[in-house]
Amino acid sequence: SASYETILTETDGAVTIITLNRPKALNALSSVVLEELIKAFAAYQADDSQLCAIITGSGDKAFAAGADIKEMSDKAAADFYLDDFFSRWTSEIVKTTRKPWIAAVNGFALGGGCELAMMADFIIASDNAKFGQPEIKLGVAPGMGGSQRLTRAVGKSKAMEMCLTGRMMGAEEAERSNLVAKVVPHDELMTEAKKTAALIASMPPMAAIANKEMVNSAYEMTLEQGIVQERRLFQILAASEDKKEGMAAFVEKREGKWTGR
Ligand code: CO8
Repeated sequence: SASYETILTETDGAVTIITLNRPKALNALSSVVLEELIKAFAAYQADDSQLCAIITGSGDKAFAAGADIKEMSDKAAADFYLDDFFSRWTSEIVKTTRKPWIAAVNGFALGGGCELAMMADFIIASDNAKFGQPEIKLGVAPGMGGSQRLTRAVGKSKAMEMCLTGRMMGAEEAERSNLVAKVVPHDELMTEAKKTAALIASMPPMAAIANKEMVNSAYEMTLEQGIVQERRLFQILAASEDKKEGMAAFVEKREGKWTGR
């Protein structure tokens, strides 16, 4: 696997694992991290042998404690505006990664860290995970999609309260509030994330992409548009080799063998 300065990448069968690796800075998201994540996700997307990815943080303390405050502290408003500082964070990874990816949150997911986790298709959290958008305490606000994705995930009341107070939300509350799909004991986080990723990777790959696209459409489209999009994608899948194989395998009571086409 490629060598990076701030992240680690490895593969386990058809599962790519990307680990934020600045544990001493609680995996703070610097611009070097961004460039490396963009490359790592593009490599995952381009590799036909890889069918699900996991992003996690190194160390026991943090997934990522936010954008790198030390890097941002000297920046002027004009720098943020003219460089459109967060725009690649908010769009590039999400848009290039059509295949599924999971965030395995192993501790603090604050500010940009919470926002990065919410960019994933879903979140599996360790029972010590803590989510928050504490930017208000720095005199700013979420800048990588948090005000939008948190609100869509947990609803206005809780999102507003989180953003206005900057408080952290623990794993149990995050599960109850639909921010995360599942909470597991800390020691079992990666085992569970890999098991889930391997299960997704065992599915017909084109159907996985289409299922992801459909669910995301519920965020972006009206109900009527989303239902039309769902039907069209279903119709495309119905013409696939893997649909033929999947239905034949069911009828013949055997496992399907996917071509991905
Ligand atoms: N950026 C850079 N370094 C960080 C960050 C960060 N976001 N978070 C932690 N670190 C560093 C600390 O500076 C410290 O480094 P050092 O050892 O060199 O002093 C090291 O990580 C360990 O952290 P702590 O000693 O603080 O660990 P604690 O266990 O005492 O506290 C906390 C853990 C509560 C997570 C604490 O570190 C914290 O509050 N971190 C910042 C959380 C935060 O505010 N995140 C939001 C950042 S802003 C953002 O993501 C969106 C953009 C907003 C624009 C802001 C413009 C100024």
